[in-house]
Order: sequence, then C-alpha cells, then structure tokens
Amino acid sequence: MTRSEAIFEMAREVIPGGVNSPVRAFGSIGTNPPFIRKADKSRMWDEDGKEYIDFIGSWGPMILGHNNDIVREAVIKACADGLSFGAATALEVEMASLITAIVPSVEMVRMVNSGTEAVMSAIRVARGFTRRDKIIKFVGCYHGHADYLLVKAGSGALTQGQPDSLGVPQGCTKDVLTATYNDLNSVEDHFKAFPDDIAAIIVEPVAANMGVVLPEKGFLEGLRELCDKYGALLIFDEVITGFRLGIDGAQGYYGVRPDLTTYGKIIGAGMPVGAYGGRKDVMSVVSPLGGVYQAGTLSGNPVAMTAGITQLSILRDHPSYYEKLNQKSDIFFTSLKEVIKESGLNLTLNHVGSIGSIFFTDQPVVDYDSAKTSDTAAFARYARYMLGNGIYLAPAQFEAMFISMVHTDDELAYTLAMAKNALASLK
Ligand code: KE4
Repeated sequence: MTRSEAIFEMAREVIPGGVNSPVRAFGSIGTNPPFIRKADKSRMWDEDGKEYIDFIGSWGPMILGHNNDIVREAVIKACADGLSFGAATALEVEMASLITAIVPSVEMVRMVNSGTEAVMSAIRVARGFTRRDKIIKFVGCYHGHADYLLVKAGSGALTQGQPDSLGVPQGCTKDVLTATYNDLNSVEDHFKAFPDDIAAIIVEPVAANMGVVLPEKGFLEGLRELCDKYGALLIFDEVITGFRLGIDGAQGYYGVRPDLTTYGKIIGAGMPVGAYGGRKDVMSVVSPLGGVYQAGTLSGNPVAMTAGITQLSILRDHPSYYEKLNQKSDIFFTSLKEVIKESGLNLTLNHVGSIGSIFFTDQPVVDYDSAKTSDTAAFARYARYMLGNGIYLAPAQFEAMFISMVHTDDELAYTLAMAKNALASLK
C-alpha cells in the first residue's frame, strides 16, 4: 500500500469521501487520488515522492506557477504582522484599487473568501438592485455550491452525476431559470415569459465546468442586448477566466461589458479569496452603504490580500507574460489537435488562451448536451494513463486543463508524447 493509499484510507474515516471537495477524490477516473505533499513551479510531489507535471494549478490560481518566489516572500512577511484582524486595513483598499484600475467594468468591489461566496453575493446584489427575484443560469455552468445554483450545475456536480443536489429545497430553486449555453433563443424565451421578473443572467463567459466550451460569435453580445432590453443585469462569473485569458479576463478578450463580475482563484494566488464587483450604482446597494447584507469574518484578510496584490501586480506589470502564455498554449493545443488526428480517434478539443479540454466524443461540444455525449470511461482511461506517466490532469471529463506561465517547452513536449501514447493505448 502506498502512503497516499494509506492516508486516503484514514481520510475516509474522518472526512466524507476522504476529501474536502468531491472532484479531488478521483472517483470519476476510477483510481485513488495521490495525496500531494508539495508543489513548486509546474511540478507537484505526492506523499510517495512521485513527481507530476501539474495541469490543474489548484484549479486556476497558479498562473505564475506554484510557490512563486515573490508571492511566497510577501506572504511570509505579511504573516509576521498578524494573520487576521477582523478590521479594516489599507491592504484591502490597495486590492480593491488594483482590481478597479485593471478592469474597466469593475468600479467598486467587495472581497469575500471563495468563488461561491462571490457568486452568492453578486446574485443577491442583482436581486436587491432590480427588486426582481428570478435569475437565468446555463445548464452545465457551475457557479459554486450555493443552494439555488446547484441546478443542472457543472464541475463536480456534473461529474458526480448530481446535476441537482440532495438537500436543496424546491423553494430555493423556484426562481432559477435554466437556459442552453450558446442558445440565445432559450434565454429570450424566459424573458418573454417573465419580462419584468428577471434580475440577472449569470454566465461563465467561457464555460469551463462542462469541460471548456467557448461562447459562439454573438452569444455574449446577445446576452448583453437581452439584459439591456429587459432591464436585467449581466453577471460574468470570471472565477476561472478572470486574469487568466488576459489581464482583463474574458470581458476584455471578447469585448463585452457585464454589470457585475465575480472572481476567485487567481486573485488570491492560492489563498482563500473571492470578490464581486461592477457598476458603482449597482454596488451601492451593498451594506453598510445600502440594504443588501453581505459579510465575512475573513473577507479581505491581510495575508490573503498580500498574496493577491502581489500576484495581480506581477500580472499587471508584465503584459508580455500573457502574450507568451497564450502563444505557448496555442502551440500546445494545436499540436495536441495533431496528436489526436494522428491517433485516428475522432475526439473534440476546445481551447482558448491557456485553458482547454479534450472531449471523448466525435461531436462539436457547444453546450451541456453535446458535452454529455463524451465517453467518460474512455476519458478515465486516458487520464489514468497520463497520471501513471507523471501528468496530473483534472480527474474528470467535465473540467479544464490549465497551463501556467512556467510550464516549459520540454514539459509540454513530454505531455504531447504521453498523450500520443495514451490515445494509442485506447485503440
Ligand atoms: P469556489 O467556491 O470553489 O472557490 O468557486 C466556485 C466556482 C465559481 N465559479 C466558477 C466558474 C468555478 O469554476 C468555480 C469553482 N471551480 C471548480 C473547478 N471546476 C473548483 C474545484 C472544486 O470544486 O474542487
């Protein structure tokens, strides 16, 4: 028995499923999870000393690679000044000023501790500002685990086969309308049925929780137009795409301006940080300024703020990092497409910037239904092969692969070679 297996056995005694987040259990690829002991740059090591090239990067935050020297030193220094005060600090103002200076649509921002909290809060603000109750979300999109958002959700909810979770009373979800990603008619139908009742549309501007699914031309623009036509707010959930596709995320990449944006992941550099922000008039409804209550003991925590400020400052001050990352990633994914073609397997690869997903289906993947045509057993075999050869991929078909700024050309070349062998082993 390996150390990871022994620890997993103990873990299952004291933690549900042995993990603190379902996808980490590796259940959907039919193997036990390596228990990770340390990470550095693009590598991770498990409890048995096995080394991996990491393409999860903590599900997005590690765009600069693990253990970035500047971020680490700043965090260590910040710890010496105290871990938490539960009081206002200048660091929070610096973080808010940084985000509002970088993202034009974010005129005011509130820090929270996770992407889930950011989305929960943004939706409450949208409902409070518009005095409307209904929201539109897209089937297969994942926005965290707030009760009313676990409706045909993506990511782990989809992987675990629970697009709707137990424990969520019908009353919680009666105001949640679901639409089909990339299908504007399915959105307009809801507005026609409830012209004055819809507070907001919430969308992943690039869906990354049914695997990576790109917005088709005109889709995001169409959502903007529908919100303007019916007086609803457009919320971009940029927990994954924010500061990933470019310094101004998907809204900068696609040129569509939301009313509210939610963040997580990269803005914390691996520390528990989330944020929501947008139009000043909309954010002015947030307590203590307005009547929408939202609070959090560790919101704006000084150590977490230091991590986020340091990482975001590096990204802001080095625009060439994104050019290199997106160019390197484009070359990688284009080469991976070639590897797939040469394998003779008819698979679909979606990618944008430094995120992408291979779908084990011969259909184009443009929404939840087409993503679900994927052969998840074949994906599992592929992922297990890669893991066995030191490539640490998301252990689920409906997740993304994340390339960081420190993955080397040699590592990417090795990954392509292993992908070629993995696909050959499936035939
Ligand atoms: P957190 O509460 O996990 O910080 O963020 C929730 C969330 C919100 N919005 C989007 C677009 C997200 O992708 C997420 C979380 N992403 C998943 C990965 N697919 C987190 C991994 C996990 O659940 O363990």
